[in-house]
Amino acid sequence: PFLLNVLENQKFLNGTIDTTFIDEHPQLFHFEATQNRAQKLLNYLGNVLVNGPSTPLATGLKPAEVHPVVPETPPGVEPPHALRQVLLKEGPSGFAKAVRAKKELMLMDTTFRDAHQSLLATRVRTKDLLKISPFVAHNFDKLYSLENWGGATFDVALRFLHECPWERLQGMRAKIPNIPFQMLLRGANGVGYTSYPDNTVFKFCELAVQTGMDIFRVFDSLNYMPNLMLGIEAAGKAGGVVEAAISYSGDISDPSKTKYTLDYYLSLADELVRAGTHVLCIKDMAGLLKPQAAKILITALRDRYPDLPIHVHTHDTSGAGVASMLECSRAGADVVDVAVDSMSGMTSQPSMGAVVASLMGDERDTGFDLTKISQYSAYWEQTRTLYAPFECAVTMKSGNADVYLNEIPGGQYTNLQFQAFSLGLGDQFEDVKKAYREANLLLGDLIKVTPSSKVVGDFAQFMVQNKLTAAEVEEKADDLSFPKSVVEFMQGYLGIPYGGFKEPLRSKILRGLPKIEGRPGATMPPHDFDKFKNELSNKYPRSTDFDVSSHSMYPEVTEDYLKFKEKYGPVDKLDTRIFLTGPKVGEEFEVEIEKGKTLHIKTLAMAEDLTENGERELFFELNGQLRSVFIKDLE
Ligand code: 3PY
Ligand code: ZN
Repeated sequence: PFLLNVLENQKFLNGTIDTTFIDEHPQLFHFEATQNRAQKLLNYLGNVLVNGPSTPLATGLKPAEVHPVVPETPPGVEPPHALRQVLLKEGPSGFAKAVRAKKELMLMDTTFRDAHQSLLATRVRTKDLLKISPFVAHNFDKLYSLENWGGATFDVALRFLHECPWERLQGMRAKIPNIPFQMLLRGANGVGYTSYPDNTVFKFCELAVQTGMDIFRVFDSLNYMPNLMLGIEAAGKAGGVVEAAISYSGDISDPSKTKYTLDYYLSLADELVRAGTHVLCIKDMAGLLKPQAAKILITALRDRYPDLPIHVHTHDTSGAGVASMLECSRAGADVVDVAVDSMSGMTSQPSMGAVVASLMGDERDTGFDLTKISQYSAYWEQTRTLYAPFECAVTMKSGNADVYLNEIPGGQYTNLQFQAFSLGLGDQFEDVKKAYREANLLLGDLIKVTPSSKVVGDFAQFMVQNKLTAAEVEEKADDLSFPKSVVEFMQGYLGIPYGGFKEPLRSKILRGLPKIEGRPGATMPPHDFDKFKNELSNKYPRSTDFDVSSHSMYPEVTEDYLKFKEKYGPVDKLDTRIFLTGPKVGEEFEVEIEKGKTLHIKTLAMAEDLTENGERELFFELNGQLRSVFIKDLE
């Protein structure tokens, strides 16, 4: 009403009113203080209590009521120098040289990214990562890198956790200045599931380096070189360490498998080396690299590139992960991926403690301290229980060597299992796995990793739902309505698979739809960053350059995130249990919304009756004062 009155005042409109008071008191217009974050958070809590979790829970389990113990770090002491200082001083090539010169087996810790992507549906929140970050900086300075960003974390942070992935990166960097950070970049697919205009990926990498990213593991879901090149160029131009990855499929130790042979991998490696990669990565996303195959592959690569660091990634789905990584170490790999013990195993990475202990006294002894690992592991063991609603161990009790038959990547394996169980069809998972294998063969035996793995997964579910055998699919392909991802794959949206598209299936599925020739991103008009920046800041005055970048790959998800934040405030500051399922009635807790600004909240009561508008009133105590919120009951 105040604003309206002013705007109707003729003197004001003529500019003849004396407004010097306003000019001299700009603080009157600092609305920051009136964002009313506290009230927004109460609305959030009220809404969770009345209408249930803001992010759908995957299982019936509730977050545990624990406050994980954070092991102490010496106050006021800087963490020791580590490889990041070498990188900052010597640049990516100097960094690669320093890595190659090390005698010990180096480790990348995936706990902050792939481990929880594979075990907890990527749901680990920034708050829990930041709590343990100082301990990591002080005690894990021997790490080659900490994998803490990219892959699915970007999408999930925005979509389900309602937090900004960029702020996560910034926060981790502030607390871990010494250890190189590593991210997973899906080549031309950035951190998304499809192709983007080239400038999107370039800008993304630039901002990532500015925000603290160091090493980019670049892969393409079909090992399609033009897509890989785009990612390599974008990461390199931004000043990052380029770790180009060969996605591993099949089994080179099995002579009957003739598509993805040692020669195939070696010639791909040649291309990546020619493209100037600083480090070469073998990305075994499904955990198919058995010890014997690891020995063959790494020995051959070591001989071929004596000066190039080799980094191996695997998943422990079958249970053979530690054995394979030890074999890689013997064959001369420089770095292997592990996750801290309590976040390792099954579809995650092999155990850090197991690899470290196995190499004690060996010429490649990692030099890690088992006591520190066990403290780190204890933190994660407790923290993991906060994420019980997303726990893969509800359905997955052990490793399973059937992964050698179905070749499902780690993260997807758990996803598909969840989906089957959530439909109440535990048995169906067996059918889906079988169909996955058949779908893969129907498509011509693809490299399967995000997003090509989604194509195969969708195809498999389609077969199971429609009770189709592979032969029936081939026979009836002309008339079936295939999942969108399968159709788009056949159109060429992800690039061209090794060996080409399978015919006649492709033509039968496409039925005349247009095909993309070559690299999909090459023909897309550039993303207009200025235009969208304007649009976003008009709609959401508090949006940032981070949001503009997120929006370039996830337009709707980013807008939803911004709307959510406008409505509910800084929900990322809530403890995980409270964020997921809300506080209990009578519970008192604190929320530090910014440094030195802490809210004390107590949940008092919830009205039994609805108001005439179908709203429920909830009572809180906020910093000692009674507050109430009205929440529309959606049930
Ligand atoms: C991802 O793309 O998120 C992966 O982890 C692929 O392995
Ligand atoms: Zn992985």
